[in-house]
Amino acid sequence: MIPKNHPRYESLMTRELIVEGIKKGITSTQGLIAQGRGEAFDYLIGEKSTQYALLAEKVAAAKLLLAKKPVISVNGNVAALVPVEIIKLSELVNAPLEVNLFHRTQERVNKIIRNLQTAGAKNMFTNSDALIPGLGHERAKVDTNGIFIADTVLVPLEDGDRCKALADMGKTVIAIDLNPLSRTAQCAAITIVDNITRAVPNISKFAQELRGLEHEELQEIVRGYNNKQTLSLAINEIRKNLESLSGRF
Ligand code: PTJ
Repeated sequence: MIPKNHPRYESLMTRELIVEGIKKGITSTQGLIAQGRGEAFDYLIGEKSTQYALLAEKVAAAKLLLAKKPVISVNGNVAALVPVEIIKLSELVNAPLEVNLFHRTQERVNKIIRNLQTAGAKNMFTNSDALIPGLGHERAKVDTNGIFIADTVLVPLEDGDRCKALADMGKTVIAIDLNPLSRTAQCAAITIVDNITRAVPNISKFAQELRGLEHEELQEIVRGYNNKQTLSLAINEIRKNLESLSGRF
């Protein structure tokens, strides 16, 4: 049991969610490694939603609201860390959920679908009857009516290959990835460099605020956005934090 006054309480509790996910059979063991990498970047970023992350989250909300066929991709880490929050976002922006796994087993796909449905998910694509062209691994398997024909896909904690393949299909890819140097971060149209535990509630908050806006007003928010600048600001933030830390000694 982790005491509430532990200085690393939140971070340790997030870790526990991944461990729980593995015990339930919804998260892959590799999910632990991914979480560790994420934690390291979160530490360097300052474990907060920075201004540039908040901007990317607002633009992501606008883009999801503008999309004709948005879909939110869910993997084992997402299902363990933010099941309720991702369902809320899915409802707010009318983007069904679709389970898509890198270390895919049908058993794990089914367990994640059941878990999300038990948590209240109603709008899901559950087939895997189409293949993303040019991908040699299991993440190519998608639903014909879901990710395959989606115009906008939110991909939290993604691998770079599929992000590129989705972009090559002409889709707008929105990534959530704490590592601004990852291939996913570099290839997405909108990269949210933030912890998924903060990013998903933030996108929902913006979606709630923006829902009443006209199409043109939403487009205006998306138009001025520059993803290269977001990545450069994220890398700069890490540099600044490291400089200020090194100055302490
Ligand atoms: O459930 P599966 O089989 O689909 O597998 C999911 C994982 C995440 C294990 C799989 O996609 C994988 O191996 O991903 P990678 O290649 O390790 O990439 C994960 C990325 O997500 C890394 O760049 C991490 O920095 C980042 N990341 C990890 N935890 C978080 C995160 N980003 C935001 N929030 C986090 N909590």
